[in-house]
Amino acid sequence: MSDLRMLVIIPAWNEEGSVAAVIAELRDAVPEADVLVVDDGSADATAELARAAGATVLKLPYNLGVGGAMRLGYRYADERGYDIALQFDADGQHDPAYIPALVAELDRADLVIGARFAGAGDYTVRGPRRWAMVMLAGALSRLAGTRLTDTTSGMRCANRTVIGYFARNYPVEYLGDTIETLVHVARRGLVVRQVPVAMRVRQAGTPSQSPAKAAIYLGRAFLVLLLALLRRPGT
Ligand SMILES: Nc1nc2c(ncn2[C@@H]2O[C@H](COP(=O)(O)OP(=O)(O)O)[C@@H](O)[C@H]2O)c(=O)[nH]1
Ligand SMILES: [Mg+2]
Repeated sequence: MSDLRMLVIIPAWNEEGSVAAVIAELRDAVPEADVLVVDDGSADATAELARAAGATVLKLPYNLGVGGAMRLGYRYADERGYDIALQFDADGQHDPAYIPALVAELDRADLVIGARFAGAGDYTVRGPRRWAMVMLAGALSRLAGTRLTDTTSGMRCANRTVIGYFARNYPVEYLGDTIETLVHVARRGLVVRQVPVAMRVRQAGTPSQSPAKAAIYLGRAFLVLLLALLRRPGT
């Protein structure tokens, strides 16, 4: 890709069924990148399997949620001087074939989102979760000054500026890791852009979003957005 150093950060919670295959695929697709798995108090063999597959593993003693795990990942990236940090799911839903496109877009942006519903693939979500996503995308597009269709995507790529910022200010609250991070970045005048990606179905394990959780997604997501807008940006 270039001589920039890239760290792939994988937040993982009980993903023993898929994490090794995901790492193998990543090493194949982006051999120049280092892979960091942040194991978030998993009760299964996620950490051992990830290490055996060649990743560096940081193990949190108990479950902090995606936000807490990602903050640790960005701090690691910042301290080790990585130029690019790419967040990637442990469940096999993300396709590493899109990584070069995300990285290339960093020429024009500080944070690049791999977006579903943007042309590639046929991933769909229905019901309240879908409406929430559409409305949030509208609000955040206005804030960021660019069209964003998938503000909750966990496939993202950050440059050094954003790595440094996230190492100090990553929101760890529920849903903060997705929506609030975008508000922070946009309000600091940093550039957010998206690249269309297709997503696959989860390869094993269980999703953290149950139908019950999805039902309250709408209200909470808007509350998160409102609070993020009221909050003073970090430094
Ligand atoms: N560190 C950490 N990772 C989590 C947690 N919950 C989910 N993940 C990871 O976040 C990624 C996306 O989770 P998933 O449940 O598939 O979310 P979905 O794809 O939006 O339904 C996967 O790599 C999960 O292992 C958590 O509590 N802590
Ligand atoms: Mg998933």
